[in-house]
Amino acid sequence: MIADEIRRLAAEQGAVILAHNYERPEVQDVADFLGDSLELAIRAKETTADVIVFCGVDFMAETAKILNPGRKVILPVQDATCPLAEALTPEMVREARASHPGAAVVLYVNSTAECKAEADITCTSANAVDVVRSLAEDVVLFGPDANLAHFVQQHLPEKQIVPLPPEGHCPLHVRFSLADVEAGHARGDTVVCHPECNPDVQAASDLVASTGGMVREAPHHAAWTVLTEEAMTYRLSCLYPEAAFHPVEGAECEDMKKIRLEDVLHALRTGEYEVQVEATIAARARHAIERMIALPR
Ligand code: CIZ
Repeated sequence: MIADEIRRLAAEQGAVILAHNYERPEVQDVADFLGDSLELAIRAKETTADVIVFCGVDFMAETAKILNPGRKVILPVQDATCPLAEALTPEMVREARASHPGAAVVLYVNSTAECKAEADITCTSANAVDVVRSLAEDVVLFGPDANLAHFVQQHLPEKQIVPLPPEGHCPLHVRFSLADVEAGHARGDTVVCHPECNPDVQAASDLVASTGGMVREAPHHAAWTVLTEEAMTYRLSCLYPEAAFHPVEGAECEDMKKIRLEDVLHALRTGEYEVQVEATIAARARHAIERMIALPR
């Protein structure tokens, strides 16, 4: 079986397979570690493996490479990207900084390495509020997800959160609507949405949580409607088989679905596609990522 061959090759090569919670179920099943981007960034930093096969999208694999400059990091398909990350350029960050002197720059990990190099600190959806709270600055330029910026602003009214760009969004998460929340409630479910969802969906949901937050909260609920990538319900169902997790039909991130088992096998057989990040960019981005990881959890 292909999964057995993947595990055999990974063991032979001393490779670790990291997979995001949004990956296909069969890819989740062959991974050594599953998690959100924060958990995977920490795993990538702690691993002693020579090779990291990263099943996710490009900014996540770049983060693993930035934290492990001496290790080989492989992204099994080349075009698994993130439209949200591409909405922000380093020039936009530099211009915003110049027009807001004294403001801090916090970038969601869903951003390119070049943008991270311009940030004071990075964050994930799991720790965005804690990261911003930890800063001395009252004004925070926050990008590229404007809905996550809104979520942080709701929790920290004492800060001024300036979204950068003003309307950056995840094309999948903004598709969830109040009708999805109502459908979940009509079924008698607790409705949980991701903070990348629109503000009206956040306000109507029972809980707003990152995928890591969903994993931690799920044991307290018998039935959930889950407003995020549908593969998350596979992860939750494996962890808590006695509970019911309902995705919204068709809630797929096409980039997260690009990696198939065949690609993971190809990656282990050929070493393709190795992730490279230019050394000066990597050093500056590493500073922002490590500052996030060093915060108390
Ligand atoms: O931070 C991540 O990994 C993403 C993209 C979503 C989440 O909530 O885990």
